[in-house]
Amino acid sequence: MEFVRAGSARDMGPWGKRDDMVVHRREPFNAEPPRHALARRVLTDPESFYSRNHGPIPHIDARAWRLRVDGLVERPLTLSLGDLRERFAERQLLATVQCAGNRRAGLLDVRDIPGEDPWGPGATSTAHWTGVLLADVLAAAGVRPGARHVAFAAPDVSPLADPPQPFGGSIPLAKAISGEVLLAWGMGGRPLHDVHGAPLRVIVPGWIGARSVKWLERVTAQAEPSSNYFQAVAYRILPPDADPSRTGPEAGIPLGPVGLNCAILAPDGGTPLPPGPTQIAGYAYAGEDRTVARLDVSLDGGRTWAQAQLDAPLSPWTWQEWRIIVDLPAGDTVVTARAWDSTGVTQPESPATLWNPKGYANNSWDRVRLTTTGAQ
Ligand SMILES: Nc1nc2c(c(=O)[nH]1)N[C@H]1C(S)=C(S)[C@@H](COP(=O)(O)O)O[C@H]1N2
Ligand SMILES: [Mo]
Repeated sequence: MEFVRAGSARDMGPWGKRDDMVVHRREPFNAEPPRHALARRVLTDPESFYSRNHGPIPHIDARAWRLRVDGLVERPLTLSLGDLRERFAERQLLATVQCAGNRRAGLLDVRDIPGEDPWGPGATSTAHWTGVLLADVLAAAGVRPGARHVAFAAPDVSPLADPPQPFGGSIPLAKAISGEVLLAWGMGGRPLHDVHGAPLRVIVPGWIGARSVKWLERVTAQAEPSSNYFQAVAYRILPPDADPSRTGPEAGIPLGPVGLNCAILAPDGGTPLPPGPTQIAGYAYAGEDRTVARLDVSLDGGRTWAQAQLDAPLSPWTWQEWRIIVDLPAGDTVVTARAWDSTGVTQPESPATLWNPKGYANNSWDRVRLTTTGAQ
């Protein structure tokens, strides 16, 4: 296995991404599309799909690659890509992937979060994934009694982990065998790009992106959650006064299912607009087994709200588009959006109420400041 360096001639861009990606870091590569690139479409094209990496991007020789399935199983397996295609039924999954750090920028406005990138609302994207069900592969291996979790291991060593270690994580067995989790080799009808986990990655729909482990090498049935840094230490909600460099494994609340969230994608506030009727559009996403039931927009900071037109999800695992025409007054206007989900829950008003030391799961009301042409 070799590692692909940012800026190498192998790939344009260097990761095949659009020129106007917001690049938070080049090494490891972390980038999100601008708001307008996600607006008014359910599917995100591969050039616009965000990418979140904790270490160098591996370039894996797909012919030499093998997936190991081991741990508490009757029959440990070693599978090539060909084996996966031949032995298991091919499945399609239309799913949104969302990073737990999506919209962290709003938390950084409250208080600094050293070492963590200021993601906007673009650390989430949606694609058609092609592969096989994790449930089918686990059934072939025969999960033994006593297994409660399924751990995923990858080869990319993260210098950000303490100590540095390959990326990994786990999900509960119940989710793993639910028939919802895919081992994917295709994205948007094409083979997975290196940056998205070629030759094979996990897609855990409705759960934080960190569980959708890329460059998957090993699937292990086990009694306990993964002890990998990114499961046991990072991707946890710590109390506001905790020092993340001092908290040990198992502190805080481990993140799993994604919380209700929404974002305003267009207009993005970048250019002045004529006053008058203006379409506001965005996404809302409820994660796991919920859907978005209502989307409210306010022009007066949340005193009064109007209901946006909200699309049904295209699959149980996708974000939902919404839009509304508002009468934009002359001058500056802060547009606010909040979603309600199918359990009747809505989003918190302020990022200050949910600030946490690693900056995860900001699902406070989204706000965009619009200004009109000719404003004083
Ligand atoms: N091996 C590996 N898998 C990984 C990561 C990683 O750094 N290494 N990042 C995770 C995180 S935090 C997210 S949000 C998603 C991002 O997937 P994407 O880069 O395809 O958008 O991949 C997850 N899988
Ligand atoms: Mo993430």
